[in-house]
Order: sequence, then structure tokens, then C-alpha cells
Amino acid sequence: MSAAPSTTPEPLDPSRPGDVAAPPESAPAAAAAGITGQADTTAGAETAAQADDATQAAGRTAGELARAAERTAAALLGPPARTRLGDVVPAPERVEPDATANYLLTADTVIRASADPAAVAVAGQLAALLRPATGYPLPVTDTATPVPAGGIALDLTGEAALGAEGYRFDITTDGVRIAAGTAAGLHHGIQTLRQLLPAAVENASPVAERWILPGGSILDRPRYPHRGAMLDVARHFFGVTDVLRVIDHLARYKLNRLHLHLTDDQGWRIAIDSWPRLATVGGAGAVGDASGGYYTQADYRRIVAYAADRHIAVIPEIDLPGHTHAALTAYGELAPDGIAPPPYTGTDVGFSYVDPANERTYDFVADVLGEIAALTPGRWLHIGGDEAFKVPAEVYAGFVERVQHIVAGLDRDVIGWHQIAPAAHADRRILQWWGTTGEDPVTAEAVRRGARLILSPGNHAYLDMKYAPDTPIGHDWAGLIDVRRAYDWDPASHLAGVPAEAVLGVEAPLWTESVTTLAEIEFMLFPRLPAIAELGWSPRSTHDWDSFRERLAGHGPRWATAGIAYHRSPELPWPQPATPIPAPRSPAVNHSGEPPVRPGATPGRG
Ligand code: TNX
Repeated sequence: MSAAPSTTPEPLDPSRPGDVAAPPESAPAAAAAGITGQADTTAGAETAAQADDATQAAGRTAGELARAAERTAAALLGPPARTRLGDVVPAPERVEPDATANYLLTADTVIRASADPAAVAVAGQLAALLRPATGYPLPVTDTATPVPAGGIALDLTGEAALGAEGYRFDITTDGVRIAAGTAAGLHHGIQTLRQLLPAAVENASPVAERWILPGGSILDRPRYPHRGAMLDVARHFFGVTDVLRVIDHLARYKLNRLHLHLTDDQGWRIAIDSWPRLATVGGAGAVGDASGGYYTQADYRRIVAYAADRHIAVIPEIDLPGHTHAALTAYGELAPDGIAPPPYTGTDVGFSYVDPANERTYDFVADVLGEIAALTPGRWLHIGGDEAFKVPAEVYAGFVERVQHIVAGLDRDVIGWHQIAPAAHADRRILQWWGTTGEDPVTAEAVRRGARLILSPGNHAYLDMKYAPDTPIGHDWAGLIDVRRAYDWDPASHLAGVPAEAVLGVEAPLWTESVTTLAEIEFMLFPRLPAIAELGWSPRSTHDWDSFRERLAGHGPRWATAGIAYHRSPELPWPQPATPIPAPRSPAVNHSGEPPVRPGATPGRG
């Protein structure tokens, strides 16, 4: 770590704590320390005189102190913050900048959280986000000790007006305060804090930077309670560490649901104790020549816990009655002809189904959903329901009604793709719209009977669609989806005949017939996932393409620094990289261009 560029040295003012306890030359070992207790806060609260003594005791010379003062002064008098208070994605509800109130993060900054384990956990996450690049120790305290000058406070205020996920953010020269009614609100607040620091904060090791936050206040609350992304781990399998990294990406943009498409024709990806061959046999393959895999129940619990720590609920999907070929390879007794078929590695849809006329099928459904519910603390079980083309309509509706009943018996709320609309209403049932026409009287009618909607319109929110004709992976059956197309629609009025109150939120699905690596996942998510996130979070009054493209482009250097592969869409005014872009994580993608075409990587849709 090196000092900020120097300006004219200022005289040392020992009454200003920041002047005395100057940034160290290297990250102290304490940087690695976790949450500390009350005793550790005394360092931040010590008087200037005590600090002076301590500094002397540590062998600091007057010259060193003068240099420290020079650095502090340079930061205070130096150039303004690199970010503006409004440079946040998704756009906050209200932003009131105060250019005279910029805050400088220093080596003395202490993070204080309300004495609540969930708030302290958020403070620990903030420290973990900021320590690598700053090299500062950033001790965390859970005491009620007043924040010393230069502190960051995370306060659980119980303020009802902020709702389940809102937060208030005040930045002054003296300190930073994030207030929220819930730990989820604090968590969203620290994502905002992270975005307001220079992009260099994404570095994994200490860098020279003035860590200035732009002054002012933000009031922020989400427009919708459901803001999600879906990852298809069935067509291609992605291991736990890949999924955890995707969860990190969701958290950055204040998404709160991860829908895992766990089963499909090509693979069954979750171990079920009562039907063990589902995973061991049904999970063996994938699309094409790719190898399969599955999550043990311990793996799945780890994903769920990691997501929960980031205030994200996992929604598991067991796709029924269609998209079940992999299950049939493991248990032929569920097939209409009672014979286990060979594995399927193609990309057709709509040909498979479990036998709705066989009572064993309902044992299977109850056992599987029972085990999944026991592993999943969230309220929702997704039962798929799409493209069961070979099941007659009446039989299909009867099957869905029985499965809805099983879900209700597990004390969970059912979600299904909008094809389940014709089935009878079940309490709190949710339909996920993936059509491309903005019109479907059957879905609108189900909403009139009480269903609520998650919007994933195929022609705006399907992140497996190509950006442009030359995008080397992805589909185009729902059209090409560039960033503007992902952004320019309104969930509240999208589906004809559905009132705005029935809309729970939005979700961006990533199907993976042609997506085979983490880098390819990231390439399809960025920059479109933040567009869907903004539709889910920001008030409609903030919707503005010109503002969005500017704010979003500023995230390019952040992604590059964090090693996230992304599509450098020509629609966005990308800044020139300030620092060299790190080497790509995978040879399949580079940061400035497109992934090379894999042989056979562009399956059609049927
Ligand atoms: C349709 S959308 C599907 C998936 C495919 C996807 C490809 C939906 C509920 N079903 O099975 O993977 O298209 O874009």
C-alpha cells in the first residue's frame, strides 16, 4: 500500500484523531481478525493524547507523524469522490447529495453494529468486503459504544417505514450510518456502500486509493418483494463453489431469491435419500458430452446457508410432470410404459412425463418434495409444470392439483410456470410468467382466482437469449435480448388483464443448454442481471435508460477488477479501465470480447 499523492503538507492537529492515528504503511495482522468484542473498541475511542502515547510507544518518529498527517490532509483536500451518491444500481428511491460532506475511510475506521447477531453478521460481511483492497483492520464491535470519529454504524432501528428490506444511509465527514428495520435492510445498505467506493475496492489485495464516500443521504426500499434469478443446473451441472459465486452476484444487486432448476430431462441434481438412484443414475449425464453431477444434501444445505447469510432465499424447483426423463432413467416404474429409457443428452423439450395414472408417482412426488422441504427453510417449492405436451389437459390439471395439495401439506407455498394456471386455485399460489406476448387470458383468469405472479417474460428476462446475432452462446427463440431490451419494460403493466397488485416481482432465468462454465454464466448475467434487478428494486419514477446505462457502465471496471467475465455491450458507455484488467478466469471468455464458440454449443430449442 502506498500513500495518496501528496499535496502541500498541512500542520499536524493532534486534536483531530484522524491526524494522529494515521494509515499504516501495510495492513496490520489484525486485518485478518474477525468480529471483536467491546474491549477492542477502546482503540477507536481513545483520546488524541492516548493515541499519541501509543504511537510514540510504537516507535513512530515525528517525521513519520508528519508524513501521516500529510496523507490525511491530502485525502481531505484532494480530489472529490470518484463516485456520485446517485451512481448506484439498482437506483435508490431517494438520493440527496451533499458535496461538502464526503467521508474518508481510514485505517482507524471502526464498524459498529447494533447488538443483534444478524446486524453484527452484516458488519462482519462489510469488513470482509473492505479489508482486502483497503488493507485496513476495520474492527467490528457489537457494543453500544458511541462511534468514534471516522466510524461506520449499522443500526437496527426497527423503523417500520423502512419495511422488510429498506435502509437509510447518511454519509457525513464525521461518519457513516446505515439504519434499517431488519438485517436484510442493513445488508442491502452495505451493497450500496460498496458501490459508492472507488472501483478499486474490488481488488483482492491492498491498493493505493483514497477511500472516499460521497456525502449526503439515501432513502431506499424495494418496489417488489420477489427479486430473483434462476440457474438451470440440470442441463449442465455447476458445482457448489460456482453457485456460491452466483449468489454473491445476486447479493450485489439486492436480489433476494435464487431459484435452482434442479431437475430436467438431462439430469437430476439433488440427492433424495428415499429414491437414491434419482441422483446416482439420473444425475450422471448432461447435455452433449458434458459430465453430470449432483448435490449431496450437505452440499445443498451449504448453498442454502450461504444464500441465507446474504438474505437470499433458495427456491428449489422439481420440474413435474414433464421434463422428467432423467428420473425415468433411474426409476422406470414411473414411466407411462414402465420401462426405464436410456439417458437423454439432447436439447429437445416436451417429450417426457411421469405417469399421472400411477399412484406410485404421487408417492415419488410426496417423498421428493418432503425431503426438499425439510432441507429448505424458505416458504416456496417450485413444481415446474412447463411443456408437459404429452399429458392431456384434464389429466394435467388433475396432476397439478394433487401436487399443489402435497405442497400445502408441507406448509409451503407453491410456485409453478404459468402453464399450471388452468389448475384449481391453491392458497397463496404463485405463477411464473415466461411467455413472450404480454397476453394470456388463462393466466389472467388464474390471477382473478387469487394467484399472484412472478414476471420472467421470455423476450426480456431470459438471460439464455443471445445479446445479438453474433453472440456465440445462447438461444434466440424468444428474440435477441440486449441490455436495453432487458431493461425497458414495466413489470406492473406487462401482462394484459393482470392488476399491478398481483405482481410479486421479477426473475431472470438462465437456462444452460449452451452455457457450460462459470465464465459463460457470468457472460450471460452481466450486464443484464442488474437491469432486471433494477426493475425489481427501483421505483418506476427512477426508470430512465440514459441514467441506467451511465450508472451501469461504471460497474464495468468493478466487474473487471473482481474477475467477473462480462459482455462489453456496445450500448453502454464503458469507461476506459483505470487499472489493468486481470486475466480471465477461464480461457473460454475474455473481458473485452466474446467467448469463442464451442463446437456444437448452439443447440436449437427442439
Ligand atoms: C423453455 S421456459 C423452457 C426450458 C428451456 C428454455 C430454453 C420454460 C419454463 N421451459 O425448458 O430450457 O425454454 O430457453
